[in-house]
Amino acid sequence: MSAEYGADQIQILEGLEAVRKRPGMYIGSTSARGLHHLVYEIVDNAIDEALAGFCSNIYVSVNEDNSVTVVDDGRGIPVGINTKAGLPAVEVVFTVLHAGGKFGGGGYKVSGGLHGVGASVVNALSRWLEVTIYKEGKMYRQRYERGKVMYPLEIAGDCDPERTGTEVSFLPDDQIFEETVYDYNTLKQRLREMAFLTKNVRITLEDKRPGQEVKKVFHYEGGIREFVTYLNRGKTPLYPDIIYCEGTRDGIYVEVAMQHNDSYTEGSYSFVNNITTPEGGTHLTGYKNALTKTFNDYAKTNKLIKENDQNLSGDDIREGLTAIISIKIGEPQFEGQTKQKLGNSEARGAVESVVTEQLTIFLEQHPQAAKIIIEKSIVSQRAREAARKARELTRRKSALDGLALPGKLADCSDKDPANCEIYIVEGDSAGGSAKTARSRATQAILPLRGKILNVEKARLDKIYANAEIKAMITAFGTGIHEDFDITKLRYHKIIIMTDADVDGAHIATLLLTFLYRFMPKLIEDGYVYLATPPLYKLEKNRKVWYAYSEEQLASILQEVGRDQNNKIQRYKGLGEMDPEQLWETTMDPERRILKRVTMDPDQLSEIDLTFTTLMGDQVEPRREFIEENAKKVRNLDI
Ligand code: TTJ
Repeated sequence: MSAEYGADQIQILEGLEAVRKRPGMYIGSTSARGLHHLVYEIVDNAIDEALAGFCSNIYVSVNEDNSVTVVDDGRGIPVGINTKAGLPAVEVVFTVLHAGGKFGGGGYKVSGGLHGVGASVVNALSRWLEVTIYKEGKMYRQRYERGKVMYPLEIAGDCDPERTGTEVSFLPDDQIFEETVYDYNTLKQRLREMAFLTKNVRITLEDKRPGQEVKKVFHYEGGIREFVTYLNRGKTPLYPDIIYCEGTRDGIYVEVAMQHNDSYTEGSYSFVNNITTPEGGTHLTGYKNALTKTFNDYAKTNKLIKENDQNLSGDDIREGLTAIISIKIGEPQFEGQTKQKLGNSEARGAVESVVTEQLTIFLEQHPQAAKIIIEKSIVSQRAREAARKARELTRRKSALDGLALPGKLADCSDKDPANCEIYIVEGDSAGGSAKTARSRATQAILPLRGKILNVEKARLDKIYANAEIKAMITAFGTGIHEDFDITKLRYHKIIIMTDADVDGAHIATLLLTFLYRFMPKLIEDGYVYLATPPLYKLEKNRKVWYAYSEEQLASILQEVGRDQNNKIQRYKGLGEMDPEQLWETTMDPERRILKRVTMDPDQLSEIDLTFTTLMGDQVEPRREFIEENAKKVRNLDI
């Protein structure tokens, strides 16, 4: 018996060695993103048990040593011998690749992590992992180290006979991961999303690390309806109801929730088996088709638009719409470069059918909301038409004038975009210094006057008419909207340079909001940076130091000694530096600090919410947000 056990072991270990050799193949990366995916992968198993109807509580803790514990109150992973492997099913789950969910039968596995790779991958990449199963009054336990079984599944003691469930603790292996410290906020956002997507499951997250102890419970009876309310919380809804459609077609479970707000941007997030599909796919197409057709039919039947009028476009109807589209499907097929796009053709029809049927009923029962939406869509249609004409005009003009770069732009002479940078500078005076200071060959300067337009609060026609925005679009060379072409980008670094104070931070946020809404690919592909001007200049005995933070100033003072020969200057704005100083501190590629702006693809709806909260018109959520994040930004301005 024990010899057989050992023989099985050898084969199994080969499988997990492959995971340790090429971890990226299984979890995408060994950076912070991969580290966090370990948690999602384990939690997904408990979510599956909740979806099957057997689990209502999931507890997640980050422990003092950065290990993570996940506990559920499901049926518990089976401990009986799996006949095919000749091992307890739980051991198979943790030691055989792709074994997750296939054991025990009943119900299909629907949720999934980055690639739905399963618990064995987490085990392979953990310094240690321990599983405890509570069932029939017993505690079953097994421990693994770097994927290797430490002892056969044992009965570790008795438990309350009423108690059932699974508990898994693991410590990510620092031989594998570049980063091993968990970020509470990252976990919080994804677990909140999981709770929205799985109504009735209660997810608790506790951080037990000394000095940052915190506990939070996510439990949403309304599911994705509450998700929409949450995403709209910084905005003004146009009607009180959340439109909700739910149904099953061809074995595909479809759920859609939506509500319009008075903004001009669309926020649609689609999920397949609880995994986000940022690139959409067939389910999103089905949803969009249903929306466009149902609203146009309703508008015509109820004479809100005339029979001969142009149809409302999907974009018009979805202006200011927040929506969650979530489907559960047995065998999802993901396509595209990043495997984030659903390919199953049957999903299109399923979503289209459920949404058409239930949206039609909603509109008939809520004529007032219907009227508001259609009126907003008609205004959007007119603005879109005006914007199209304005764009046509600039396009024709630029065709006539050659490139027609903006007058304020001091362009660089190098024509290879890979070598070129553009500094977007707040204010004419700083712009002037930057033009003097720059390295002409590779650095272009675009000065912007005053506060730039808040695109969260403006409609398309107004945005395209804005001089500063037009200047950026033409300088970048990429075009915008359906014309956007990243290969035409004229600079591979777009650097936002603003004063190191609250106003400067505000202007930087306005610029980022514009880029995020209209040219997100620039951020996704890593072309956008923030310049970091110094906060202090210290002079002593004709020597000069610059400090970019309070901490740095303190350490410089420590080094040079505190005495009355020190001349400390606090920089309030870029304008206080002469061109030479600006070059030395902020623009010289050898000495400057650039911060690259990044987007975590796992947190898209949260990023969106951040912009809405910061730039939208509701005061209370913004105040809360700033208070919550005050710790992180306290060095912004002192
Ligand atoms: C499978 O079908 C028979 C009854 O038990 C089902 C099962 O595996 N349930 C289950 C697995 N509940 N919870 C898990 C689980 C929980 C965690 C935290 C981690 C893992 C790998 C599985």
